[in-house]
Formats: sequence, C-alpha cells, structure tokens
Amino acid sequence: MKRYSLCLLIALTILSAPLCAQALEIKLGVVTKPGSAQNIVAEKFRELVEARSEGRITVKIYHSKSIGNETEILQQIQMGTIQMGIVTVGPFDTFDPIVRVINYPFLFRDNDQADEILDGPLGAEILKSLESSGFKGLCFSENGFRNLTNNKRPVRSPDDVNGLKIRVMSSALHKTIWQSLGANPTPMPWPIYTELEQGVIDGQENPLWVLEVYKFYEIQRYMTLTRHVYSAHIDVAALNWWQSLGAADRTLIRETICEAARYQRGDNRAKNAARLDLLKAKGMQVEEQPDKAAFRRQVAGLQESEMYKDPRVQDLLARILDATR
Ligand code: EAX
Repeated sequence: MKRYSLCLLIALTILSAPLCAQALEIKLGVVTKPGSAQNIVAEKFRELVEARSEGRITVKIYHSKSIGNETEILQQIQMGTIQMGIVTVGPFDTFDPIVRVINYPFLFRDNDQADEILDGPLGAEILKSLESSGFKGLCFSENGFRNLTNNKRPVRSPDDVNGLKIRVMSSALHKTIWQSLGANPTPMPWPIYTELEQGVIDGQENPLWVLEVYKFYEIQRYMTLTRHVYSAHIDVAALNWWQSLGAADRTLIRETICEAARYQRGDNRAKNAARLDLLKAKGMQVEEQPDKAAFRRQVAGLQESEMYKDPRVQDLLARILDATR
C-alpha cells in the first residue's frame, strides 16, 4: 500500500486527520487537445507530481476547450475556480502587457537563446510581474517558433503577405505584427480548423506541431518558415491558492512543473525535423528560405510603438534586446 493511502486509512480509523498532510486536487486547464504541446506538459506534470506525492496530490486536466478558451482559462485562474493552467503567451497580454516582450518578433535566434533568457533572471522578472494580476508564474514551456501557412499563394517576402486574411491569437501585439506585415489579421480564439476549412480566413501562424496534431495539412497548402515569434507558454497558478499552500508543496509543485516544461521543450524540438518531412509528404509546399531581412524591416518600428509604451515593458524589452544581440 502506498504511504499516502496508509496514512489516510490510519487517519480515518482514528479520526485524526491532522496526522497527515492534506490531500490536494489541482484543476489544470489547457485549451488544446491530447497530443498537443500544452497537454504534454500537463500530463508529465500529473504523472510526476502524483508519483512524488504518493497520490496525495492529484491533477485533473481540463483540455480541448472543456472549460473555455485560453482567455477564459486565465480568468478562471484569477477567480480561483481552477488552480493552474498552461497558456500560450499571446492571449496573456491582455492580463499583463509585460509578456509582450517574449513575443517581440524575431527576438530569439534559436531555442538555446530562448532558454537562456526565459530560464534566467529576465524570464524570472516576467514571471514575478504576473503577481500583480493574480497569477503565480512558475516557468515556461513552449509552442515553439511560429510559421505562416495559407491557402492563397506561396509567401517569400512581405509583399506576398499583402491582403491575406490571417487568423491571429487574441492579442493586440499579434494583430499589430500582422498589420505591419501588410496582412488583414483577424483575432480569433483557438481552435480554428473550421474557419480555415470554410475559407473565412486564408491562413494562420503556428509552430509545426500544430499542423500535424490538428491536421492543417489537409486544409492549408503553403507554409513559410518565418519563425517570426517564439511562442512560449506560461505555466501558471492562481496566486491566492499558491500562497495558501505549505512551503514543501510549493517546492514540489514548482520543481515538478518546471521539470515537465523542460521535458516538453526537448520533446517538441526533437520532433520538428520529422514533422517538416511529414507536412511535405502530405503535399504542403514549404518555403524554407523566406526573405527574413525584409520581414524584419517591416516590423522594425514596433519597439517604439504603442505596444511597448508602458515604461516597465519598454525597459524590460530594451534589456532583453541587449542580451540577445
Ligand atoms: O497552442 O491559439 C494559438 O494559435 C495557439 O498557438 C494554439 O492554441 C496552439
């Protein structure tokens, strides 16, 4: 018998619950379906934290929009109706614009640089900042670098983007980025298969795993490896709930979710080459060498724009840009 079950049995027998640490059920929300990046973090976290607590802590994962889109998941965490979530940085920016620094276009050169910044003191500052909106930011997992797909034409330079109806995440920054690139961006919460299929939108942008897991190769013909934004998830908890936990539980939960995040980032990256092959085999036409310099020029004014005008956000962005150059 596991130690926790034994403990529970003794406690029940002699009606002396304080003998044991309290059972804890964590409700955790992700918008995507099983097999998706967010779910891989969530499932690894559940497996490890349940084993390490010997069943005292249990995790119930709500996925596939069963408790709403990513904005609604964050609202529920703020209200305390669920305790944790794995949420993409895009929709987070209406809760705290500080997260926009991560989605600054063409910020990170590669995965290593993203890890170096987000796992370091600058990333810690971002997580800390979220406390002012009721979140405890624990660590970063990832969607990965985002790429443009569409159904109209091959895209090599921003000229080809002109007028394309692109679905973007519910984020003012993402809308601004695609306006700067000449597209006609429409913010829409996840999922978007039907809208793509019916031609309500011409295209979208997401990392490679999304095209595989959501079978976008069935309904999108052209892909361009723009890698325009590194799309992190924030692995987040409700601040009030977090503060109600004992120190040992906080340490266990934080260490475990961060381990799950590192596991997921490695898993995601290891699969990307095979995904690209798959998407080509399924008939997608892939532009692997877009004119990155031209894309960068189009978004060069963003740092000075409305999006980053909050002095706190501007200051952090400047320091991150310094650290990445
Ligand atoms: O994680 O909304 C989005 O485009 C996200 O990247 C999506 O939920 C996949």
